[in-house]
Amino acid sequence: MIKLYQFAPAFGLPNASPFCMKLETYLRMAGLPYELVNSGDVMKAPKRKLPYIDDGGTVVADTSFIIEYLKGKYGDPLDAALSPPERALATAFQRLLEENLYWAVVHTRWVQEDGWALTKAAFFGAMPIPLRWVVPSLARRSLLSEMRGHGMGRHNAQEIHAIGCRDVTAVADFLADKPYMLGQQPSSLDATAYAFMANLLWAPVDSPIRRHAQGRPNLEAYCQRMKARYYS
Ligand SMILES: N[C@@H](CCC(=O)N[C@@H](CS)C(=O)NCC(=O)O)C(=O)O
Repeated sequence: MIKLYQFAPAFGLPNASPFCMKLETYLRMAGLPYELVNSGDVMKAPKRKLPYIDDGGTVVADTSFIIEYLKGKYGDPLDAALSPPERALATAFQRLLEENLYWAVVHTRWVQEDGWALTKAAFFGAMPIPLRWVVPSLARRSLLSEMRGHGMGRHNAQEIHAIGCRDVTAVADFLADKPYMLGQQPSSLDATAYAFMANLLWAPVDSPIRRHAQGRPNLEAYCQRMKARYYS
């Protein structure tokens, strides 16, 4: 049985980490049985980030490498029939969501004071004292430094919101009235798109980016469709 090491669920989502939610969604979409290990222990993770999997002793980190590994070992029911242009689009949208929008959303959760209050309570509230006194501010400082390293952290809040809204517009416009990102059939891109859009729409962190997503009803309908199909 595949063991999926991830953070404990928060914000009423399968996971408040869009990467952990992406991988669980992929496993469900591909029909692969798995066991959740809500360790939240990044220090034991091979790349010090979650999620990672242990598949009968084979440990793989990073959702993209994990999905490639799973496709190689168990087959590729979701993406096998995609054309080269569809694969190119899937790669481009995956990068938009994971490498760009992600950092704008990190800003709303870890920098914005009202977002940080919610994040701190949800992610660290169950931690025993004295860890609860020290770990949140250390984690926040580390995230801020990563944001600066990425480049997103060098922009002001207004600029970050504009960047995030532009990404959301791209996803909403491309999805349009299709049931899934690439058309009538779900692909692994939907694991990513659903995880990131649900984390934006359904986590209780208000921001101009979230309000922008709420103004595009096809995104909410898409998330509800994915939830009904894979999490009911
Ligand atoms: N490229 C990685 C990204 C994973 C990632 O960024 N995970 C975050 C949570 S959303 C994490 O573990 N952060 C912990 C840290 O940076 O210390 C993947 O696709 O799995």
